[in-house]
Amino acid sequence: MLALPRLYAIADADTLARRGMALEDFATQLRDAGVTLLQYRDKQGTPQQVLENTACIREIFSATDCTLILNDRADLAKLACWHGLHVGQEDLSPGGARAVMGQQAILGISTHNEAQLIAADASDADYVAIGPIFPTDSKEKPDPVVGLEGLRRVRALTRKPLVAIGGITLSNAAEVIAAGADSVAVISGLLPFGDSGSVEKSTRDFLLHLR
Ligand code: TZP
Ligand code: MG
Repeated sequence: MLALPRLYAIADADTLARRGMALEDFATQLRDAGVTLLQYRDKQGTPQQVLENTACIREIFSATDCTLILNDRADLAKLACWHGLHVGQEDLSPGGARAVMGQQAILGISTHNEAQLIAADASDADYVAIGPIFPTDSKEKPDPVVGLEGLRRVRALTRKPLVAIGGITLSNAAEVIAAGADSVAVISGLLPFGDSGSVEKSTRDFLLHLR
């Protein structure tokens, strides 16, 4: 079975644009901090922009063994030679994604409740994400908050690696892992507040904290 690192970093194009941070800068700092699992999430970009950005990220991580996972777009993940794809409830099914991506690819699926998690457990997905665990500003129209109790309940429903997402910070990450997540997926928690700090520092803090 797939083993995931405890930190699952996500580069979300909209969040980075809102915070005035260039994707290249963000990805470089994640690399320098030692991230080994990264998703690129881009809800607005044209296929051409997404492909350019996947090439940029691949170049930045070329000398590392970081696993690169693209959100939503199987066609572009395949074309970009990325390692994996993450789908949501309204994207390609895990079976469809597997057909496009091939047997070697890493496939993840987002779930938001017990019924979806049970279906994901029976699917072709290699790992299952559950969230939002806590309130989040990084997703448009997020599903209802699952909470730590909800996370504990779904932990019992799958043996696949479980990724918790939504509102995860340095202060709550350890309790999310204690509640049963194998990995925490983080967008805004990797961005520094105010002028002090950096993405590299926040990311290093997460990696140290979750060791
Ligand atoms: N899916 C559920 S919550 C979420 C996604 C994509 C956003 C998580 O972002 P943040 O900033 O880590 O709360
Ligand atoms: Mg999606």
